[in-house]
Amino acid sequence: MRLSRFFLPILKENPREAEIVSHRLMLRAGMLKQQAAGSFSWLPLGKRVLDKVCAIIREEQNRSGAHEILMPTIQSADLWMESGRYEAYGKEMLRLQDRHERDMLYGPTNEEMVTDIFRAHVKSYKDLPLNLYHIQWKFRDEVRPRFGVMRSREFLMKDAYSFDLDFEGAKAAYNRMFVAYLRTFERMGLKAIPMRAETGPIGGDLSHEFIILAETGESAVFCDRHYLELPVPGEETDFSDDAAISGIVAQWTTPYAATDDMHDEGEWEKVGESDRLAARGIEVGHIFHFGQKYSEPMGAKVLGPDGKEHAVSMGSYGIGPSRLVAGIIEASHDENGIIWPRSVAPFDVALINMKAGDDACDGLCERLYGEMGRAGIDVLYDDTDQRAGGKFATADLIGLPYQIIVGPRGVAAGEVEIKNRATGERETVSPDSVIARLGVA
Ligand code: P5A
Repeated sequence: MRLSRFFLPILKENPREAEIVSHRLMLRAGMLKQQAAGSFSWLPLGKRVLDKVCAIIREEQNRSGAHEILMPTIQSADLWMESGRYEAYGKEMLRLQDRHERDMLYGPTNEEMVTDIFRAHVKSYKDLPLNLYHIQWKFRDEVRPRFGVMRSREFLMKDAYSFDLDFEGAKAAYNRMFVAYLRTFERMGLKAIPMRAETGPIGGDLSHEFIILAETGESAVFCDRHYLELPVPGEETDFSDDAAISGIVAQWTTPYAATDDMHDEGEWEKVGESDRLAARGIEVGHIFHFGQKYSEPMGAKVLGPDGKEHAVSMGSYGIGPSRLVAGIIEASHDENGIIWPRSVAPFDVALINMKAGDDACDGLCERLYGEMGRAGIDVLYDDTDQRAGGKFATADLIGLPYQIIVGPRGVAAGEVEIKNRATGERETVSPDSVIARLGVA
């Protein structure tokens, strides 16, 4: 992509409304435009990151055996009356009426709707286990939307829903999602710690929040430092092996970890003093087991091997991709801007032409731009006529993993410079070795 053709509305000044660094940097880097309280448009740079985050989530959901669907944002109030949540949900739910004065709502979550899909099509235990997920916009009329996309009113959610014959099956489904979450966050360069959590309006009695540590986090959290070194299960993880998956969950739930709401001073005292980590955290995922809470009142039943009907045992599993984009920035930035982990970076490389209009610089940049593109490297080529200083500042702000700097002196000497955004390390290489250099990084 040529920067001269791209839509990247960089802000020179720090926006006053932004209280935390991720919000400030997302606005400054031209990723977002606020439209109303807690509502944002995603501009091209932001949309690219959001898509990469969703792609990782999708891969790991699919790997764990879940199936992607897509449900509507607008739901009928009737479904929610069946579960009893229509009244209970309160003011956070955005309620509307259609032209026939039928009560509708903008979905804050989809337990009822997915249960309706299930009951229409699944009748036998032989079709279980089943896990259906989608990635769809939600609306919650939060009392205090704040911190940009971190706590917004309209936000993207990956929500998965599992259906099993009994508790044992449901627990195995819960464990698979738990492990899929460990892998998902690790792939985004995050250390997410699962913590026992309250279930709130979703319900049930077993729940974990996945929390990343950050000073600006909304929750106070308490955990054993050992979590920071626990190994995350690799790509070879066998999601069909219930015992192995359960073993991973046991390993990841044994050391102490709790949010403020669930904190137990007695248990905390048992953690060695030097291992206690009291910090703040951002909830990027939340999983629930709630058994028959929806299947019973909504009649989602299957015929069991015993020939009897059983209301299925369910769980739901959420991740906030829009919040995650902000969370990744909270975890990875410096005073000059964002530092994207390569897996979610909007482009892999910023190619900086220090003297656009100079034949030699233009020629080498065009050549590198073409070669990198053909090698599958995603390049943002700064071909604008801005001053070099401004180009460096923009490249640092938008945080692409590598900068390739092409200037007249280097070109004459047959050299370009590669800067690693995360470490600041600079290396001078020949143009011919650029691709190999980026490939192995
Ligand atoms: C689980 C999936 C649920 O709604 N039902 C379906 C369950 N869980 S949750 O914890 O309420 O939300 C899941 C994740 O969504 C993100 N999230 C938000 N992101 C941005 N702004 C918000 N206002 C917001 N509310 C929730 C979080 O990542 C949360 O873990």
